[in-house]
Amino acid sequence: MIDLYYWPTPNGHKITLFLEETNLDYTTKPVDIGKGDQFKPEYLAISPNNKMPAIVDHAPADGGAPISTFESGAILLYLANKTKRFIPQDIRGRIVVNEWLFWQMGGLGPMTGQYGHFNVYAPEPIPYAIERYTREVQRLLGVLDRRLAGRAFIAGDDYSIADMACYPWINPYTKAPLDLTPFARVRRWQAAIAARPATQRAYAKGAEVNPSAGQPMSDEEKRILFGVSAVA
Ligand SMILES: N[C@@H](CCC(=O)N[C@@H](CS)C(=O)NCC(=O)O)C(=O)O
Repeated sequence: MIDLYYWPTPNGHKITLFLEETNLDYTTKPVDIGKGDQFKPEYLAISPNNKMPAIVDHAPADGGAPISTFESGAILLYLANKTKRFIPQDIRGRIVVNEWLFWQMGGLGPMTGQYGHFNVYAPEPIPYAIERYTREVQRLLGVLDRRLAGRAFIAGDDYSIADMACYPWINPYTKAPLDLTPFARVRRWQAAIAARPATQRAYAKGAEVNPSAGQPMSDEEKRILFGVSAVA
C-alpha cells in the first residue's frame, strides 16, 4: 500500500498519472496547500521542502521499513523502478527517459510555474517577468515539439515517466493560456495522453479531492503559498 500525499496541481497529477496506469494499491492523503497542510510537522518529516507530492511505500521491494520519498521526479523514478514499468530496462533507453525527466524537473516545470505566477497570481503586472517567462516557456515548448518529431512519445514508441512529468505542465493555466498553434506535435502528443483512460481517472480524482480547483485564490491562500520566505 502506498500513501500519496497529494493536491491536484501539475506536480500532484504526475503521480496519479502513474498510479492510475498501474494496479498499485494507493490511498490519497490530501495536502491542502492553500490551507498550509504542507507546513505541518508530521508532513515536513516526510517532505522537508514543504511541497507536495510525497509518498510513503508501506511495502518496499526490500521488505524493510516503509520508504518515504518527496520530489515528483524522484517519486516517478521510485515507482518506475519498483514496478519496472514506464521506464526502459536497458541503459540506453533509460538514459533518454532520465534526460527528459530532468529536463522537465529543472526547466519546463519551474519556468512554467514562474510564467503562471507572473501572469495569474502576482499582485501587479511586471512586464519584464511576464515577457521573460513567456519567451522561455515558448522556447521549451519548441524543444519538446522538435523532440516529438517522428516519435509517439518523448522517449520513443512507449509512454514513459518523462511524458507523465511533462504532460500536466503543458499549458496548465486557464487564465493565462499559451498559444499552442505552432506546436503541432505537442498538441498531437497531448491529445494522445489525454485520451488514455488512466489520465482521465487521474484528473477525475483531482476534481474529487479539490472540487474548487481552478477557482481564484483567496488572499489568505496567497499569503500561505507566496508569503512564506523561511520556516525556522
Ligand atoms: N520540485 C517539486 C515541486 C513541488 C511543488 O512546487 N509543489 C507545489 C504545488 S505544485 C506545492 O506543494 N506548493 C506548496 C508551497 O509552496 O508551500 C516537485 O516536483 O515535487
